[in-house]
Parts: sequence; structure tokens; C-alpha cells
Amino acid sequence: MNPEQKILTSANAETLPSVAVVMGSDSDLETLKPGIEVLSRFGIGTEVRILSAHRTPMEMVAFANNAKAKGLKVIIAGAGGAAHLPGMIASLTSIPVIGVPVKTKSLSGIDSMYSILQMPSGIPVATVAIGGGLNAGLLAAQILASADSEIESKIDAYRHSLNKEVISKDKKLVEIGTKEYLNQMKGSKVN
Ligand code: RP5
Repeated sequence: MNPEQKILTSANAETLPSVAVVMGSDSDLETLKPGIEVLSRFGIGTEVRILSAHRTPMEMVAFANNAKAKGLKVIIAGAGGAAHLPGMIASLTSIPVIGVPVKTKSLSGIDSMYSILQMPSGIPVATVAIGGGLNAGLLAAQILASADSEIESKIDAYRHSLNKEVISKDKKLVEIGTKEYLNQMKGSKVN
């Protein structure tokens, strides 16, 4: 095992990471956590790193340059404000990059969104919604699923569970009515 592999956070010790989740600051971690968790739930190995386009640019370049040799297939990059990390990584590797605009205090993440979204022709970044860590993880899994039927089945099962959940909510709402449904929703939030 090379030294770089030792610092990998793999969802499954047997699985070498195929997805990297990188962020400009540890303050972005909460936003990316749902994506990291869903990848883990699907048994997809992840490498999670803090790499700043502005504070650690050389480390970011080294990561992007080594990404393909390490076997990474998708990179999720979250950043806030002047969010250059996803675009800079996309400029250094042809591995698909999913950008996650992190919500900011001053501009609510509109700054992050435009920074990530408005890439010049030729260097795409697939941008999810502001704070869209979960969808970034799901999209990464879906990209891998195009060549992996096991992951595809897990995504199908996940979507089936979403479908069942909404159908059961609808049934309950019809049965007990709006007022009682809202009461129960408020009660479950307190607990
Ligand atoms: C960006 O600056 C990071 O992605 C983060 O969202 C933002 C603020 O970073 P901290 O000041 O919280 O470290 O590079």
C-alpha cells in the first residue's frame, strides 16, 4: 500500500475508493456528509479530503494529477464563496467532476453557485443545487452504476424506498386529514 492510500477513508476496507469527495474547508463537511453517507450505504469506497484552490493550491494540483492513477472514477468537489475548487480540479483531469455549491453567510450560496456553474466551454462541471451534498453522492453513484449492475440495483432499491415513503404519507394524509397530520408532524419534530 502506498502512503497516499493509507489516508484514504474507504467505506469498505476491501474497496479502493472510486469516488473522491473533496472540499475547500472543513466548514463544508456538513454539506457534503449526506453524499458521503449515501455512497457508504451503497458500498462505494470514498476518499474524503480538504483541498483548497486558494489555501493549498499545490496539494489540489497533486491530487487532481494523481486521481486517475489511483482509480478514481468520479470527483465530488464542494466549495463556498469564490468557489474555484470544482472548476480547477475539472481543468486538471478528465474524471467527471460534480460541484456542490456550499451555502454562505453573506450571499446564501448564490456566489458559490455561480462560481461553480458558469464554467467556460470545454471544461464542464456537473453542478447540483446549493447545499446538494446528497444529490452529488447519488449522481456519483449513478455514474458508476452505468458500468456496475450491483450499484444500479442499490439505486433502484433506494428510489423504490422513496416511492413507498411518499405513497404511505399520502395514504395517511387522506386518512387522518390535514389538521391531524400537521399535529403529528409537529409532535415528531419535538421528539
Ligand atoms: C471556501 O471558503 C471553502 O470552500 C468554504 O466554503 C469557504 C469558507 O472557508 P472557511 O473560512 O470556513 O475555512 O474556500
